[in-house]
Amino acid sequence: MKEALVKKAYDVAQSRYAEIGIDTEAVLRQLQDFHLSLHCWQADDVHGFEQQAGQLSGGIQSTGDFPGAARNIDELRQDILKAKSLIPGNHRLNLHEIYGDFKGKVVDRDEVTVEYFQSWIDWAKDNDTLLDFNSTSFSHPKSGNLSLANPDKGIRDFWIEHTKRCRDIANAMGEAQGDPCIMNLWVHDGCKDVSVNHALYRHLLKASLDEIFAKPQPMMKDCIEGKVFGIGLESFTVGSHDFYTAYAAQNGKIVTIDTGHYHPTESPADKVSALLPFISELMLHVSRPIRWDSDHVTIMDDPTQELFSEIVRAGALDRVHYGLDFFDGSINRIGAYVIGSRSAQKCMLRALLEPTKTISEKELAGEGYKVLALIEEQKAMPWQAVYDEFCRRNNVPVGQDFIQEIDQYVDAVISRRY
Ligand code: RNT
Ligand code: ZN
Repeated sequence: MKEALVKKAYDVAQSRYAEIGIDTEAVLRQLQDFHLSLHCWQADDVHGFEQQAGQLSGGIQSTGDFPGAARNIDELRQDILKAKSLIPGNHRLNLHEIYGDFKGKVVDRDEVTVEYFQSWIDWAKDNDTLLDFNSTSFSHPKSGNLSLANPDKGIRDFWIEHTKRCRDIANAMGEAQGDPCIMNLWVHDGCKDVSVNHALYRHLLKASLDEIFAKPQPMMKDCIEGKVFGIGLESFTVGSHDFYTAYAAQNGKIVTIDTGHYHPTESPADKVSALLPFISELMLHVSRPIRWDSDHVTIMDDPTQELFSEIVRAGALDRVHYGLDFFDGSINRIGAYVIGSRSAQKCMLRALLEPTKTISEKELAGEGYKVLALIEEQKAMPWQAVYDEFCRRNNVPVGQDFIQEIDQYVDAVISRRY
């Protein structure tokens, strides 16, 4: 892409935005300070590195078997760095517990310690990357339908122990990096069919959480993620959105909004302003549901745009953590990272470029058609030239030029895996 052309287009865009009171230089600074948390699990279809790894379970599924998935920790790190080199800005990395550096040892989930994440901590430091973390309740012989809400005390205690250890690990990561590690807790617990014990399961989940969160961990932050249903657990989810919202409000925890975890006509974006008066911070799992929680790669669709716009309009940029959570195994996985991340960034950019104050004034003055008109006009403003300039300044490929870099990486690296 011709550099001069990018600059020229940016100059025009800068003037166009100045006309409506938007300073694109200030917006570019905000976008530079906008950090996604890249989920490690797109690189290998949520497989992880446990010696004893089995099938992906827990109501989630990665479909497709596109060749070249990362098979070990070195390949995964290499892929993440490649993806990061094609995404402007600097972004965090979100690890699941099953991605520990187990060095050929069988380490059960109730035995894990920070020792198995030391090489990640070192790698992150060397690569100027901050880490986030997740406990892993799925893909294990004790996963079953119920983990933290299991009436069997032995199984429940196993998962409580796992999750406590994960908080220790997250806290150690936070200490090492001098920035709190965001730890997400999602458990798949639910029922395939009708059940009369909903209250029991929720009581048990609440008690398990109370026990898990009892220990103060100053350098990590807890997020809790609900959902509507998982595959094979269609009738009931113990950790529903309501359950975790109430728990988080009462206990000062962060709510995770996974964009694939609501009824198809329910708006995740609408939850931002509804939760923020009661919940101090939010975590996002930006994904793309197609008919259900199918975890397709994020694109610039209306729900994603609306989500980021609602955060900016609420003045809550610094109260949100921006995790991604898609895992498409049917396409090139570096491509998936780059497309999903850049699309999320573009949605954030468009949100930042909105002349919200002007539109708000019209709305409050009762000038409804002008609100509609201005919002519609924003869609055709030259935001793309601002994004191209952002890429140029960050020394990453502008526009579709990242495609050829991925092709080269496939030839040089990925094709050797098959
Ligand atoms: C599952 C949840 C959860 C997982 C990851 C792998 O429906 O979205 O966040 O996708 O933890
Ligand atoms: Zn999620």
